[in-house]
Amino acid sequence: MRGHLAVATEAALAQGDLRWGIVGVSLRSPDTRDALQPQDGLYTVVTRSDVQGRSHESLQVIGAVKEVLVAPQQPGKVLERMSAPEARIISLTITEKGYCHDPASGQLRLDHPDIVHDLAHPEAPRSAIGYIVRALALRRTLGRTPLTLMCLDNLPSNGRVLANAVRDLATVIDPTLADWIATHCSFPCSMVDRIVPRTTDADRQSTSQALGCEDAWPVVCESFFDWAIEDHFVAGRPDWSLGGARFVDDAEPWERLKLRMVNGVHSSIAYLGVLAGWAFVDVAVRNPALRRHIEALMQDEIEPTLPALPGLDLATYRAQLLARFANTALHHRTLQIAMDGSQKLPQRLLSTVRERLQSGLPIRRLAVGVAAWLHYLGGMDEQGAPFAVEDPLRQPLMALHQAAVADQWSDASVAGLLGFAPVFGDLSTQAAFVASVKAALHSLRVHGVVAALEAH
Ligand code: CS2
Repeated sequence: MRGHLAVATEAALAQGDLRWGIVGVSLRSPDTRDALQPQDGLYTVVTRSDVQGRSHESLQVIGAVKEVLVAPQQPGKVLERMSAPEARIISLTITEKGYCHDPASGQLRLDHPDIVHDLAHPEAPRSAIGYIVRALALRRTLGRTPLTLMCLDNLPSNGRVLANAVRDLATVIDPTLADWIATHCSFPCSMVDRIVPRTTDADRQSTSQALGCEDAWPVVCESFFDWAIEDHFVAGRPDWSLGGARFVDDAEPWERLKLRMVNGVHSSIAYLGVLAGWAFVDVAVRNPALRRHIEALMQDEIEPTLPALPGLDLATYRAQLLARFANTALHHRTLQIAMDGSQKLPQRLLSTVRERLQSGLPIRRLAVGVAAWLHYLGGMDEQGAPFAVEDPLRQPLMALHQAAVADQWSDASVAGLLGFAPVFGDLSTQAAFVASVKAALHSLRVHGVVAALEAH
């Protein structure tokens, strides 16, 4: 949020529209609040690019964040802000797993521990969806205006995923509330694209030095920024076009482009990179075999599945994306992108796989990314160095991986992994999928990343 929404909002404020401001809510950790509160919510956005091998940095102090709350510590205040008459938009940047949904189907999991909790205690929620349903119930009871719920996460038809999750939870709690929400609130879909690596202590130090005063939590990102959003706002909005947003009739094709090209390739680089010991994306894409692989992945397997879009030239988009990944000033960790693969793979790689299989097309390079993820679940790179597998479904997934190792990667044990329905749905019933992933997995395990990619 601080790397994109707040920057676009700042642009509207800078043009004199001072009606807007952001209340940030952390659902778990107090860290951002603790860092920002002493500095009045101000923080720096540092954009870093490399222009012909020389890194270039620019700093902007953002004032759009007026307050940061920590939900577990101040639940009443969070609900008060969400149900206040002044609130116009509730936006979400909570990562894929924050929606408590089944990644393969996109449906809210009523058996998710946080949702089970919120169903038992709707007035004291824990999940983002639970907070929204409670706040909307309060708005209806208090006679407050409906508002817009804006999902900014990397999910396909992200507004619809949010709308369905809110509807499903509200329906169980109070079906008349679900009807009120469906009739009065809006859920625009959007595509947000900006690479924002996790801030490090070195970033804090260098930013504070450049500013001449301390910033406890700057945001470091690339200069590239694209935001396509449907203009369905029932209670108004800032003019974000002043800060790089594009209002579109239908965001879905832009989401598909971005999820498949940027995120699908990013995740492929991440798993291959973690296994090969390439800690950063730019280091990985400097390897000639990896670079050839991702170029061919985009050109041969992903791009033919993409819709034609006005003003979009795929060759230019691809070249620009490769340059973004090669940015040596960003230091984007492959391990960071690798996390939560179970929540990411369906929309990043598997939907492309499905579409190609339906047309009988090969998926050799897409299968390499899927196989690299499965191999990554072992938690050890090719040099034998262990790393942490971070994923909400890590327990069942790592157990399946261990079973495959114990069974020397027998057909049955690989089938066990590919039969993991929350990620793969029914894909394991498709022989071409199983055969391609199995071949790629064998090659990665036996020959290693570089040799496997060279063999392609
Ligand atoms: C990345 C994304 O961490 C990840 O999973 O693939 O955060 C990516 O950097 C952004 O979506 C780029 O817009």
